[in-house]
Amino acid sequence: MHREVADIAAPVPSQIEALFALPFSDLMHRAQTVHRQHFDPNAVQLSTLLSIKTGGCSEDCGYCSQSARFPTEVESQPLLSQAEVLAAAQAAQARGATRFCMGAAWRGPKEKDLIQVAEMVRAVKALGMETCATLGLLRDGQAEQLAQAGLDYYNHNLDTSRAHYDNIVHTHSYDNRLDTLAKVRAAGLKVCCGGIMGMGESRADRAQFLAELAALDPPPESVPINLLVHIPGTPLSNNAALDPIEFVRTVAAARITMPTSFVRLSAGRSQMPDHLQALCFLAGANSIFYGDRLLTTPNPESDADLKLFEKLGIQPLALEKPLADRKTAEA
Ligand code: SAM
Ligand code: DTB
Ligand code: SF4
Repeated sequence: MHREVADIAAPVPSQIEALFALPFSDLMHRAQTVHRQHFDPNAVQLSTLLSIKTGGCSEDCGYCSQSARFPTEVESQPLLSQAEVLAAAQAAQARGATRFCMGAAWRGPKEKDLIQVAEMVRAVKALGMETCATLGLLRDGQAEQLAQAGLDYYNHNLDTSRAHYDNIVHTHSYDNRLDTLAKVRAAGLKVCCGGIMGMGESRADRAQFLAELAALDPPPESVPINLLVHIPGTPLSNNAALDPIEFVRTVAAARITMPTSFVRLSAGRSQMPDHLQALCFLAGANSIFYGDRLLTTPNPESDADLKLFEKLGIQPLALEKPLADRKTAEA
């Protein structure tokens, strides 16, 4: 669904900082109120991730296990076959995932890679799942190729504020990322764009990061909020952990600034107790990565997630549609 009101101005960083500064109960109340205006508060969307090409990446993103520049324990793996990807998608669908996201450790795909990924997208789409890919920076025409193959979403994160980005990544720029996001939009794909919290950024950086996302026109349909997974061997491996309440505040601020977007509680859930995840759902998170692996690190077992959902009275969302769209469809 898009914002029907062209006159909603994107919030500026100072307004978002003011949200962060609210008493916690007031912030949560604001987030819940907004959430319930646009979504069923008891439904959470499930996406499963698969790393289709692992490690050996030319880039130097300081958080990443897959950069060839850092001495991490990740074993590189070339592009999987279509049969391997299809089998993983079928298994994810059987567990209840509605979206399958294929991730590759590339600066960006080469033409011959893209032809193969397009075939994977076609095959996964034919299962009746929503498709998502995260392949790095795109060149002209590549987003269109993916759209033609049936890709629904392209994930490409801004990850942090513009100012902090240069402390974390030196091999490509914030503007490179924005340029790919524009190509994705122009090809008619839905945008999945979020970031990582706990990379040594300040609260002002978190507010600026959310302002960048909200200013995308339209804002991303899907906003993954990751908590840094500390990977031994990476420059950020010894970063101080982010205060969990500050993480919940970030989820709430994302919900309020992007009322109709799905906000995904993403990497970091393996390190989060149930009550912290419950607070994130209360703050307006309504999507998760589902399945026991993210790309190279563990994620909670599906059974544990289903148990948590049962405790909280959460239903997996069958179709990713905001409440208003579903009401129209039912009328
Ligand atoms: N190479 C492509 C790219 O950079 O866009 C796609 C894969 S990359 C691994 C996708 C996203 O995973 C990153 O933008 C980042 O947000 C997230 N990510 C990677 N490593 C992470 C970590 N250690 N903790 C949390 N999130 C991480
Ligand atoms: C996103 O925002 N988080 C996902 C997905 N998009 C591609 C990746 C998380 C990766 C966590 C670290 C790992 O497993 O390597
Ligand atoms: Fe490569 Fe993506 Fe990891 Fe950066 S985040 S090192 S581009 S795989």
